[in-house]
Amino acid sequence: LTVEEKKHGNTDLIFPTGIACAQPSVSNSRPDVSTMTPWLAPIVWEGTYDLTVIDNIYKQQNITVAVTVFALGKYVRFLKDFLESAEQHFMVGYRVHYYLFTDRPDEVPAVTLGEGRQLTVIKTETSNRWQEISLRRMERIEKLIEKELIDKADYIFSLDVDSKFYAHWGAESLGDLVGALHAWYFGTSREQFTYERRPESQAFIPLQEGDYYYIGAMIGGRLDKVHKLVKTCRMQLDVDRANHIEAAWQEESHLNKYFLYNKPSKVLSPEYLWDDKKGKPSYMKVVRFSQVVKNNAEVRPNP
Ligand code: U5P
Repeated sequence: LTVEEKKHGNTDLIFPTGIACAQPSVSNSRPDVSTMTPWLAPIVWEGTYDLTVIDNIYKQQNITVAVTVFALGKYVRFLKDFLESAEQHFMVGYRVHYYLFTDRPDEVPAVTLGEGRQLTVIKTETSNRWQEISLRRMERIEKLIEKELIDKADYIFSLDVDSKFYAHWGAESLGDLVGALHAWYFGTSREQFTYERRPESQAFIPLQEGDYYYIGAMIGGRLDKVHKLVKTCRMQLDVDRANHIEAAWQEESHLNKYFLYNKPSKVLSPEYLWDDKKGKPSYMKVVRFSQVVKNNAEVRPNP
Protein backbone atom coordinates (compact mmCIF):
# COMPACT_ATOMS: atom_id res chain seq x y z
CA LEU A 1 0.00 0.00 0.00
CA THR A 2 1.13 3.54 -0.65
CA VAL A 3 0.82 6.15 2.06
CA GLU A 4 -2.15 7.66 0.24
CA GLU A 5 -3.97 4.31 0.05
CA LYS A 6 -3.43 3.44 3.68
CA LYS A 7 -6.21 4.38 6.06
CA HIS A 8 -4.77 5.44 9.35
CA GLY A 9 -6.81 4.62 12.42
CA ASN A 10 -10.15 5.93 13.37
CA THR A 11 -11.31 9.39 12.36
CA ASP A 12 -14.74 9.09 14.02
CA LEU A 13 -15.17 11.30 17.07
CA ILE A 14 -16.57 8.60 19.34
CA PHE A 15 -17.28 9.73 22.89
CA PRO A 16 -17.54 7.14 25.69
CA THR A 17 -20.81 6.87 27.63
CA GLY A 18 -21.17 7.93 31.26
CA ILE A 19 -18.63 10.79 31.27
CA ALA A 20 -19.83 14.08 32.74
CA CYS A 21 -18.46 17.18 31.01
CA ALA A 22 -19.31 20.87 31.17
CA GLN A 23 -22.15 21.90 28.87
CA PRO A 24 -20.87 23.76 25.80
CA SER A 25 -21.49 27.50 25.86
CA VAL A 26 -23.61 28.99 23.09
CA SER A 27 -21.63 32.23 23.04
CA ASN A 28 -18.10 32.81 21.78
CA SER A 29 -15.68 32.16 24.62
CA ARG A 30 -12.95 34.26 22.99
CA PRO A 31 -14.53 37.40 21.48
CA ASP A 32 -11.08 39.06 21.40
CA VAL A 33 -9.76 36.81 18.63
CA SER A 34 -11.04 34.98 15.59
CA THR A 35 -11.58 31.33 16.43
CA MET A 36 -12.65 30.18 12.98
CA THR A 37 -11.20 30.50 9.49
CA PRO A 38 -13.49 31.56 6.59
CA TRP A 39 -13.59 27.87 5.56
CA LEU A 40 -14.75 26.94 9.08
CA ALA A 41 -11.60 25.36 10.39
CA PRO A 42 -11.11 25.99 14.10
CA ILE A 43 -8.31 28.32 15.21
CA VAL A 44 -7.18 26.84 18.51
CA TRP A 45 -6.87 29.29 21.40
CA GLU A 46 -6.88 28.85 25.15
CA GLY A 47 -10.51 28.85 26.26
CA THR A 48 -11.94 27.46 23.01
CA TYR A 49 -11.84 23.75 23.82
CA ASP A 50 -12.63 21.37 26.65
CA LEU A 51 -9.67 19.07 27.14
CA THR A 52 -11.75 16.48 29.02
CA VAL A 53 -13.97 16.09 25.96
CA ILE A 54 -11.02 15.96 23.60
CA ASP A 55 -9.01 13.45 25.65
CA ASN A 56 -12.04 11.20 26.00
CA ILE A 57 -12.29 11.08 22.22
CA TYR A 58 -8.62 10.54 21.39
CA LYS A 59 -7.42 8.39 24.32
CA GLN A 60 -9.56 5.46 23.23
CA GLN A 61 -8.20 5.66 19.67
CA ASN A 62 -4.82 4.48 20.95
CA ILE A 63 -2.97 6.79 18.59
CA THR A 64 0.75 7.25 18.06
CA VAL A 65 2.11 10.70 17.31
CA ALA A 66 5.41 10.95 15.43
CA VAL A 67 7.53 14.05 15.92
CA THR A 68 10.32 14.92 13.49
CA VAL A 69 13.10 17.16 14.76
CA PHE A 70 16.25 18.25 12.97
CA ALA A 71 19.36 19.03 14.99
CA LEU A 72 22.21 19.45 12.55
CA GLY A 73 25.55 20.99 13.46
CA LYS A 74 25.48 23.19 16.52
CA TYR A 75 21.70 22.90 16.82
CA VAL A 76 22.22 19.73 18.91
CA ARG A 77 22.64 22.12 21.83
CA PHE A 78 18.88 22.85 21.74
CA LEU A 79 17.90 19.20 22.09
CA LYS A 80 18.05 18.88 25.86
CA ASP A 81 15.61 21.70 26.57
CA PHE A 82 13.42 20.74 23.63
CA LEU A 83 13.08 17.09 24.67
CA GLU A 84 12.85 17.68 28.42
CA SER A 85 10.17 20.31 28.00
CA ALA A 86 8.31 18.16 25.43
CA GLU A 87 8.21 15.34 27.94
CA GLN A 88 6.56 17.71 30.40
CA HIS A 89 4.06 19.36 28.06
CA PHE A 90 3.71 17.77 24.62
CA MET A 91 0.97 15.15 24.09
CA VAL A 92 1.34 13.90 27.65
CA GLY A 93 -0.53 10.60 28.09
CA TYR A 94 -0.22 9.68 24.39
CA ARG A 95 2.28 7.49 22.57
CA VAL A 96 4.93 9.76 21.10
CA HIS A 97 7.82 8.71 18.89
CA TYR A 98 10.50 11.32 18.25
CA TYR A 99 12.50 10.93 15.05
CA LEU A 100 15.65 12.94 15.41
CA PHE A 101 17.74 13.79 12.36
CA THR A 102 21.28 14.70 13.33
CA ASP A 103 24.88 14.50 12.10
CA ARG A 104 26.06 14.32 15.71
CA PRO A 105 24.44 11.22 17.25
CA ASP A 106 27.12 11.13 19.97
CA GLU A 107 25.99 14.52 21.23
CA VAL A 108 22.33 13.61 21.64
CA PRO A 109 21.60 14.14 25.35
CA ALA A 110 20.25 11.29 27.46
CA VAL A 111 16.75 12.45 28.33
CA THR A 112 14.46 10.22 30.37
CA LEU A 113 11.31 9.59 28.37
CA GLY A 114 7.92 8.86 29.86
CA GLU A 115 5.99 5.63 29.40
CA GLY A 116 4.98 4.97 25.80
CA ARG A 117 7.46 7.50 24.47
CA GLN A 118 10.56 6.73 22.44
CA LEU A 119 13.26 8.36 20.39
CA THR A 120 14.95 7.17 17.21
CA VAL A 121 18.12 8.87 16.04
CA ILE A 122 18.61 9.06 12.27
CA LYS A 123 22.14 9.87 11.20
CA THR A 124 21.87 12.61 8.62
CA GLU A 125 24.38 14.56 6.58
CA THR A 126 24.51 18.22 7.37
CA SER A 127 25.15 21.09 4.99
CA ASN A 128 27.31 24.18 5.11
CA ARG A 129 24.28 26.33 4.27
CA TRP A 130 21.41 26.73 6.75
CA GLN A 131 19.10 27.44 3.84
CA GLU A 132 19.92 23.99 2.44
CA ILE A 133 19.23 22.33 5.82
CA SER A 134 15.83 23.97 5.86
CA LEU A 135 15.14 23.07 2.22
CA ARG A 136 15.91 19.37 2.72
CA ARG A 137 13.49 18.86 5.61
CA MET A 138 10.45 18.25 3.40
CA GLU A 139 12.26 15.55 1.44
CA ARG A 140 13.51 13.83 4.58
CA ILE A 141 10.08 13.79 6.18
CA GLU A 142 8.59 12.45 2.93
CA LYS A 143 11.04 9.52 2.88
CA LEU A 144 10.59 8.85 6.61
CA ILE A 145 6.83 8.58 6.21
CA GLU A 146 7.19 6.23 3.23
CA LYS A 147 9.90 4.01 4.69
CA GLU A 148 9.19 4.01 8.42
CA LEU A 149 5.95 5.48 9.59
CA ILE A 150 3.29 3.95 7.41
CA ASP A 151 2.30 1.36 10.03
CA LYS A 152 3.75 3.08 13.05
CA ALA A 153 2.09 6.46 13.47
CA ASP A 154 -1.32 8.09 13.04
CA TYR A 155 -0.32 11.73 13.31
CA ILE A 156 2.92 13.56 12.68
CA PHE A 157 4.28 16.91 13.78
CA SER A 158 7.43 18.52 12.42
CA LEU A 159 8.84 20.99 14.91
CA ASP A 160 11.85 23.34 15.05
CA VAL A 161 14.40 22.26 17.64
CA ASP A 162 15.49 25.74 18.72
CA SER A 163 12.31 26.04 20.74
CA LYS A 164 10.95 25.05 24.10
CA PHE A 165 7.60 24.01 25.56
CA TYR A 166 6.24 26.07 28.46
CA ALA A 167 2.67 24.82 28.78
CA HIS A 168 0.22 22.18 27.63
CA TRP A 169 0.18 21.15 23.94
CA GLY A 170 -2.17 18.20 23.60
CA ALA A 171 -4.78 16.41 21.53
CA GLU A 172 -6.66 19.66 20.82
CA SER A 173 -3.97 20.20 18.18
CA LEU A 174 -4.79 17.02 16.25
CA GLY A 175 -6.42 17.26 12.85
CA ASP A 176 -6.14 16.13 9.25
CA LEU A 177 -3.90 18.98 8.19
CA VAL A 178 -2.64 21.46 10.76
CA GLY A 179 -0.81 24.76 10.34
CA ALA A 180 0.24 27.38 12.88
CA LEU A 181 -0.04 31.15 12.61
CA HIS A 182 3.27 33.01 12.57
CA ALA A 183 3.54 35.17 15.70
CA TRP A 184 5.12 38.13 13.87
CA TYR A 185 2.50 38.29 11.09
CA PHE A 186 -0.58 37.72 13.22
CA GLY A 187 -2.96 40.59 12.47
CA THR A 188 -0.93 42.14 9.64
CA SER A 189 -2.36 42.68 6.18
CA ARG A 190 -1.68 40.09 3.50
CA GLU A 191 0.34 42.52 1.39
CA GLN A 192 2.89 42.56 4.21
CA PHE A 193 3.21 38.79 4.44
CA THR A 194 6.66 37.67 3.32
CA TYR A 195 5.26 35.26 0.74
CA GLU A 196 7.38 34.57 -2.32
CA ARG A 197 6.47 37.35 -4.78
CA ARG A 198 8.43 36.36 -7.87
CA PRO A 199 6.21 34.51 -10.39
CA GLU A 200 9.25 32.48 -11.48
CA SER A 201 9.14 30.54 -8.19
CA GLN A 202 6.69 27.70 -7.57
CA ALA A 203 6.01 29.32 -4.19
CA PHE A 204 4.66 32.52 -5.82
CA ILE A 205 1.56 34.06 -4.26
CA PRO A 206 0.10 37.24 -5.82
CA LEU A 207 -0.45 40.30 -3.59
CA GLN A 208 -4.23 40.01 -3.64
CA GLU A 209 -4.25 36.40 -2.39
CA GLY A 210 -3.46 34.78 0.95
CA ASP A 211 -5.32 33.93 4.15
CA TYR A 212 -2.70 33.88 6.88
CA TYR A 213 1.06 33.71 7.14
CA TYR A 214 1.84 30.24 8.47
CA ILE A 215 5.08 29.45 10.22
CA GLY A 216 7.43 26.88 8.70
CA ALA A 217 8.55 25.71 12.13
CA MET A 218 5.39 23.63 12.58
CA ILE A 219 3.59 21.23 10.27
CA GLY A 220 1.12 18.67 11.55
CA GLY A 221 -1.67 16.32 10.69
CA ARG A 222 -2.55 12.78 9.75
CA LEU A 223 0.20 10.82 8.12
CA ASP A 224 -1.30 10.67 4.63
CA LYS A 225 -2.17 14.38 4.55
CA VAL A 226 1.28 15.46 5.75
CA HIS A 227 2.85 13.08 3.26
CA LYS A 228 0.97 14.78 0.44
CA LEU A 229 2.06 18.17 1.76
CA VAL A 230 5.77 17.36 2.09
CA LYS A 231 5.84 15.52 -1.24
CA THR A 232 4.19 18.42 -3.06
CA CYS A 233 6.48 20.99 -1.44
CA ARG A 234 9.54 18.83 -2.16
CA MET A 235 8.55 18.61 -5.85
CA GLN A 236 8.01 22.38 -6.01
CA LEU A 237 11.39 22.89 -4.32
CA ASP A 238 12.97 20.61 -6.97
CA VAL A 239 11.46 22.69 -9.77
CA ASP A 240 12.75 25.88 -8.17
CA ARG A 241 16.19 24.34 -7.75
CA ALA A 242 16.27 23.34 -11.44
CA ASN A 243 15.31 26.93 -12.30
CA HIS A 244 18.01 28.32 -10.00
CA ILE A 245 15.57 30.14 -7.79
CA GLU A 246 15.28 29.89 -4.01
CA ALA A 247 12.06 31.12 -2.44
CA ALA A 248 12.30 34.05 -0.04
CA TRP A 249 11.86 31.90 3.09
CA GLN A 250 12.78 28.53 1.60
CA GLU A 251 10.33 25.82 2.66
CA GLU A 252 8.18 28.23 4.66
CA SER A 253 7.32 29.98 1.37
CA HIS A 254 6.34 26.68 -0.23
CA LEU A 255 4.33 25.69 2.84
CA ASN A 256 2.38 28.95 2.62
CA LYS A 257 1.65 28.30 -1.04
CA TYR A 258 0.45 24.78 -0.19
CA PHE A 259 -1.82 25.93 2.63
CA LEU A 260 -3.34 28.64 0.44
CA TYR A 261 -4.63 26.06 -2.05
CA ASN A 262 -4.96 23.10 0.34
CA LYS A 263 -6.62 24.68 3.35
CA PRO A 264 -5.63 23.30 6.74
CA SER A 265 -8.47 21.63 8.65
CA LYS A 266 -7.19 23.07 11.92
CA VAL A 267 -5.13 26.17 12.60
CA LEU A 268 -3.07 26.63 15.74
CA SER A 269 -2.95 30.12 17.21
CA PRO A 270 0.42 31.74 17.98
CA GLU A 271 0.17 30.21 21.47
CA TYR A 272 1.60 27.14 19.75
CA LEU A 273 4.60 28.94 18.29
CA TRP A 274 5.53 32.11 20.01
CA ASP A 275 8.91 33.85 19.96
CA ASP A 276 10.83 34.56 23.15
CA LYS A 277 11.86 37.90 21.61
CA LYS A 278 8.25 39.06 21.43
CA GLY A 279 6.27 40.74 24.22
CA LYS A 280 2.98 39.15 25.26
CA PRO A 281 -0.15 40.94 23.98
CA SER A 282 -3.39 40.51 25.96
CA TYR A 283 -4.77 37.94 23.52
CA MET A 284 -1.92 35.61 24.50
CA LYS A 285 -3.38 33.87 27.55
CA VAL A 286 -0.69 31.20 27.42
CA VAL A 287 2.60 30.54 25.63
CA ARG A 288 2.78 26.82 24.92
CA PHE A 289 5.84 26.59 22.70
CA SER A 290 8.25 29.33 21.84
CA GLN A 291 11.40 29.88 19.81
CA VAL A 292 14.42 30.49 22.02
CA VAL A 293 16.60 33.55 21.49
CA LYS A 294 19.74 32.47 19.66
CA ASN A 295 22.73 34.07 18.03
CA ASN A 296 22.21 33.09 14.38
CA ALA A 297 25.73 34.13 13.39
CA GLU A 298 27.21 31.84 16.03
CA VAL A 299 24.98 28.82 15.69
CA ARG A 300 24.34 28.62 11.95
CA PRO A 301 26.96 27.22 9.56
CA ASN A 302 26.87 30.33 7.31
CA PRO A 303 25.69 33.95 7.58
N1 U5P B 1 18.59 23.56 11.58
C1 U5P B 1 19.62 22.75 12.03
N2 U5P B 1 20.91 23.17 11.89
C2 U5P B 1 21.24 24.35 11.31
C3 U5P B 1 20.19 25.19 10.86
C4 U5P B 1 18.87 24.76 11.01
O1 U5P B 1 19.37 21.67 12.56
O2 U5P B 1 22.45 24.66 11.22
C5 U5P B 1 17.19 23.08 11.72
C6 U5P B 1 16.69 23.09 13.15
O3 U5P B 1 15.76 22.05 13.31
C7 U5P B 1 16.00 24.43 13.26
C8 U5P B 1 15.38 24.55 11.87
O4 U5P B 1 15.04 24.41 14.29
O5 U5P B 1 16.32 23.93 10.99
C9 U5P B 1 15.09 25.97 11.43
O6 U5P B 1 16.25 26.75 11.55
P1 U5P B 1 16.21 28.25 12.09
O7 U5P B 1 15.48 29.03 11.04
O8 U5P B 1 15.46 28.21 13.37
O9 U5P B 1 17.64 28.68 12.26
